[in-house]
Amino acid sequence: MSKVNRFDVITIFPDYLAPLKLSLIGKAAEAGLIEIGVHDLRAQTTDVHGSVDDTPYGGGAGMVMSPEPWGKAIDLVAELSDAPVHELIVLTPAGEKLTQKIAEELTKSRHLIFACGRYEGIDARVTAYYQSQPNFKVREVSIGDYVLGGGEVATLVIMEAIIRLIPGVIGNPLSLEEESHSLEDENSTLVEYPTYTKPAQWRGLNVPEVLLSGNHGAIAAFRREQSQIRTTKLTRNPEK
Ligand code: 6GU
Repeated sequence: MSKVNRFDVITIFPDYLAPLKLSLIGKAAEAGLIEIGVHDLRAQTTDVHGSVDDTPYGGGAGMVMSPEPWGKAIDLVAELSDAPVHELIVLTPAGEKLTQKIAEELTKSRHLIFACGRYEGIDARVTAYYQSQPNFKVREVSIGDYVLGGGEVATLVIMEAIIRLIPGVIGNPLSLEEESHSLEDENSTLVEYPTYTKPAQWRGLNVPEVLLSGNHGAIAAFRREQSQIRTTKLTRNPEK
């Protein structure tokens, strides 16, 4: 039950991952609920310039990240966990799109290694090699249909989505339970209902009366209806 989840990030910009020290994730690490390592890919280069990229075979624009520093860095980082299987997450806009379901699946992994690509991506043999290793699982993941300069911000997004699901990380697990129920509603995915706090009136706007009524059945019905309205607005695309 109390297995510690370990997260290792490999990047040429370790400072980009500084937010991991803050807030929910920083506290979870301080409390020993998770372990986090951030590693500079350039530490695995051998030439004086610390080169991590080269021109693409077959020609074309941009540069491609060389396989050797990646292989060295991933092998080294794998030794930091005694997990039987290391899950390698390769960040790329060409990957499967992150969903809540994927985040939930990743909480079950004892060791996650995030490979942050830059430029036109990492030499394709790196994923091919680790896919062939029995002690590795490889997933190529994207966070949406747009292109970022590199995988660092995507790693922050994915780690936050995973870590808040780990037992003990969020103060009130009831809010997680409610959230997952609303996400699992019937066959459609419902988004959350609008929420309100004190004061009951603010700049001429009142909190919906039913929420002040103490009638739990009516409140649940109201919230469900509001979720459905919001969901319909998101799903309906007048352009199509
Ligand atoms: Cl994971 N990487 C990059 N470079 N761009 C992205 C992305 C990842 N996900 C969406 N856009």
